[in-house]
Amino acid sequence: MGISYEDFLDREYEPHESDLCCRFSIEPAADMSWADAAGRVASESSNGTWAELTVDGSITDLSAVAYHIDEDRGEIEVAYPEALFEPGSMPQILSCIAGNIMGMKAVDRIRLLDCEWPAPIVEEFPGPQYGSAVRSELLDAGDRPALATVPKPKVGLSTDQHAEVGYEAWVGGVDLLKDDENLTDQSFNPFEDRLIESLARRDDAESETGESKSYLLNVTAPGAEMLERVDMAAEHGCEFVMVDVVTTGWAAVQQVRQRCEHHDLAIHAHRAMHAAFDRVPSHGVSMRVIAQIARLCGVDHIHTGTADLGKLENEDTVGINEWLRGDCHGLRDVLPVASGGLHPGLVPELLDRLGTEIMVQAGGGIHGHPDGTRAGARALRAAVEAGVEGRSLEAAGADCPELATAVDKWGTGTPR
Ligand code: RUB
Ligand code: CA
Repeated sequence: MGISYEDFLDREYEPHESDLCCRFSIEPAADMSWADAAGRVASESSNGTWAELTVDGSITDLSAVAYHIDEDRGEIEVAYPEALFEPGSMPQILSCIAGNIMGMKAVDRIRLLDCEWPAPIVEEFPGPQYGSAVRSELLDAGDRPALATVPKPKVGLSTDQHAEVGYEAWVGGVDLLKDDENLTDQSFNPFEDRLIESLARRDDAESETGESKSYLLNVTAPGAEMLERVDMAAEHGCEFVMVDVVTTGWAAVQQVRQRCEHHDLAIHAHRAMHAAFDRVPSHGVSMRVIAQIARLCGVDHIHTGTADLGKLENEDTVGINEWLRGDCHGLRDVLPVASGGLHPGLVPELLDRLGTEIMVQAGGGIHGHPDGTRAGARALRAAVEAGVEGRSLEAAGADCPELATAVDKWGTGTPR
């Protein structure tokens, strides 16, 4: 039979329950109709090409179908049959739905906005081991937001300095010390030394405070080395690893997830480089889809922004967080991390916008406190507890002078 672009367009088509349905925004090229562009998106992302093909037997079982075109919104919807996909391979799925089409001349711009993941595809992925339950299963945060801090400067502290900053922050009230995205295994702060020293100070902080504390240890590295770092984290008694999921790639995230299952380790997903895919609103892959991919692959936390309160551009933090908490064929939820330019004065508004089922991370907003890291951590903890109890910052500041100092210094505005 002969197949060409038109065969990938069917506005009457009703997606099957097992189809993966994707919503794209597109800008057809000047010489392309919407129908022509939509057919090409479905074709190139499934099993078509530019030339008309003649094949023995039917291959349309594996063809995607562009079944909806909304020119006013500038969007199309495409359904992909489940059989097109290798079970449990995120790289293979993305090579279809976010592959060649991203550079196709038939469209000037194309953005993958959202996916409806069907049960048969989701069931091939593990999802998170803990999700938001890390707050009570691995930490003592209960129902309040979990608190994390990244030492600043983000690289350059020696191992001793790093561990000492961690200790001060833990004792001041944060639950988690967090490596920054570009701190891995450099000569000024080698991975294994940092792991050992930080956990030793963590143990000190735990016995002083009587609270469970832990460490989001950045294991990001090329392939096998990353798995060795995961093993080391477990051997030394760390409960979490952190992975730069976008720079490291989804195949590696899937591998780490397998290894973490074996060790019962939770995964903190840092999203550095996501903006290369999602910052230009008309092109790329939305943060919503990146978060969906991360949940399927099985991370327990992922950065989703600060609902516009911090130092970085954000896209629909509220909607993404809702998706991460909502049902996805029985997968565990993911705890969203609000981070990037946060400080105590922003906490009431942050909790208003995002609720309390989040992790709040502050680096500069703790270590930049005029009285140092411990005071900064106390201030953040007090602000978060006040927010959960519905008390004002002023009232909480009266009981916590460190909080009053932080609010004096930074006010309640967004830094740049
Ligand atoms: C936080 C920081 C993190 C950002 C990343 O430091 O640098 O890497 O959270 O951004 P600080 P996002 O608290 O000093 O701003 O969380 O949006 O991915
Ligand atoms: Ca950072």
